[in-house]
Amino acid sequence: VDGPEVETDKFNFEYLNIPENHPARAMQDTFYITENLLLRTQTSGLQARAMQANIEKTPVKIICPGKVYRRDDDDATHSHQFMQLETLVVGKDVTMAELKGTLDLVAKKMFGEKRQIRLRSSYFPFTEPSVEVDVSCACNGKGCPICKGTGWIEILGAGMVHPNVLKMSGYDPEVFSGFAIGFGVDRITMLKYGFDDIRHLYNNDLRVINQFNKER
Ligand code: 2U9
Repeated sequence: VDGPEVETDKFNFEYLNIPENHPARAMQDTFYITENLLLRTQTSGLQARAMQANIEKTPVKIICPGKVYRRDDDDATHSHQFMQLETLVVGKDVTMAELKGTLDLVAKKMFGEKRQIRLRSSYFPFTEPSVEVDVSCACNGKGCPICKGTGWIEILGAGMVHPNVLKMSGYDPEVFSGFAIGFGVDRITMLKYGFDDIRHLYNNDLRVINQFNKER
């Protein structure tokens, strides 16, 4: 599912359980067009839109990729613009076991069959419980500069959709449950290809671009 990069406050924040004055808004300071219109800070509004558009309230399984914007330029691994990819699964009897199985499959497809995942508990306003997901490092636990000696690399966040979020988009949390996964495409790309300056993805330097153009 695709959608607008200029998003309303309701879909970017309210329907995701981030009301006005919630501290989570501070981390997602962004570019406002008017008081209620802003450059989206996450693609999550698309999932809320899809749930609300589905008036029959049948199960949902979607992937939402897209550009997002934040006032976020603390270091070379962050940019005011980056790419997210989020997924949402809502249905009857969707459990955390299915979330774990999906995450394991995604990690193995992206980084290789030998990789394992590790979940650490975390907090996001739109999921409960929430987890941060690490993938085992190619050094196999020996410790190297990529995993900073820990054997694990943080790759994404995920969780079970918060009951308030289901309810606000018209799904009865007593009947439906769901999971969501979110990751930064730039971060995964940097990990996979081993570079540490996000600006290489946006500067349009042909010396960078041609490295990925294997057809030529
Ligand atoms: C709905 C319900 C739940 C989306 C999720 C994350 C966890 C997450 C970050 C990864 C790196 C953002 O790009 S990043 O900085 N995202 O950790 N995102 S769960 O959860 C949703 C979305 C929509 C309706």
